[in-house]
Amino acid sequence: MSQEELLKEIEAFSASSAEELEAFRLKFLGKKGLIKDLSATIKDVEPSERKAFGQRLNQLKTAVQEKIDVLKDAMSSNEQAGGPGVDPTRPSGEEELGSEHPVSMVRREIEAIFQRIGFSIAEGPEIEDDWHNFSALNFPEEHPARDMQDTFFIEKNPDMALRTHTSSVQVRVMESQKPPIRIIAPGRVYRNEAISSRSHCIFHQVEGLYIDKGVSFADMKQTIEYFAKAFFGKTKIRLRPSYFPFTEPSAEVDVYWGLENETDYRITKGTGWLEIMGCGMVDPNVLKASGIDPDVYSGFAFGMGIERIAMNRFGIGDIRMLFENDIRFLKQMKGAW
Ligand code: 2NM
Repeated sequence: MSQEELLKEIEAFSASSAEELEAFRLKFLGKKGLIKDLSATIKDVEPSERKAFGQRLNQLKTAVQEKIDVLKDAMSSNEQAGGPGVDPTRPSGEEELGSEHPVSMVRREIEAIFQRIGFSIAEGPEIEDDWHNFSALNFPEEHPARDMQDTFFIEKNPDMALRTHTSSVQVRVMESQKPPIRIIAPGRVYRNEAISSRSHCIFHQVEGLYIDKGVSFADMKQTIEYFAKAFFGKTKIRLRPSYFPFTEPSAEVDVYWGLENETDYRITKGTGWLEIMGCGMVDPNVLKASGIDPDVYSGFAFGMGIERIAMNRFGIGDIRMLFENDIRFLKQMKGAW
């Protein structure tokens, strides 16, 4: 064994009893110990090397003696404390690694898919003013979402609220950048509603926005089809007419999950179709409010809830699981993707 290896062995040594410690001392420092044996070989060492050889032996001796002192010290203080003889110098066990949160896994995958087709990621504040969260998005003054019932307002300043969607980020980007604009806005949003197995007052969204000259409904459908294929591995989607204040026309998007794949009745409720997002052509009023000329530019937008998609991906039946951070739940997510 080289001196280095011996030093390593000494460093790693720990003892749980006085007997073990004495055996260690004898092995290295005893009359028939390793260091005695090595000292005896000095006559075979080149005279010019002898000094260095001696120094290395002394290093070993010191390392052993220091280890013994430390362990003795620890044992006696344990005894004094009446403790069970725990050796605080023992190397700790393997550290258990944590795992990524399912909401983060899904967010990253959605981001990666849209980045591949030229979208970049935009972020904005979670505490928003009325303009960016509602007015610029074509929400009328009396819209129910503006109600205390639905939105968390900041008490000291009723013009400010916790954002209810990340569309507010899209408004900020439209105000500050010229088209072409291709962004997705992932982030945390807040709704003042009762918590249940399907709804939570804090959740996460990814919204997308594409604005340029001549962007059409067909472009929107192709983009969503690409996403559905990339994320769900499903090629068939359908758009159902819907309504949002900020888009016209608007639609809900379903992917064909397939009844044969429905392992749980709740996935498609027996229809074979799974709703994945909302979308639509950005309303000219929204473009105008954000400083973009709707006679020159058009665009589409879409939005999806990350928790809903994570629940589908991992077979989670209750959204609250995603917020409790119960270690038993999180452990099951290791390598779950
Ligand atoms: C959705 C559904 C449809 C959307 C609209 C905009 C903006 F800022 F361009 F007006 N951002 N996101 C949008 C459109 C979001 O979520 C269900």
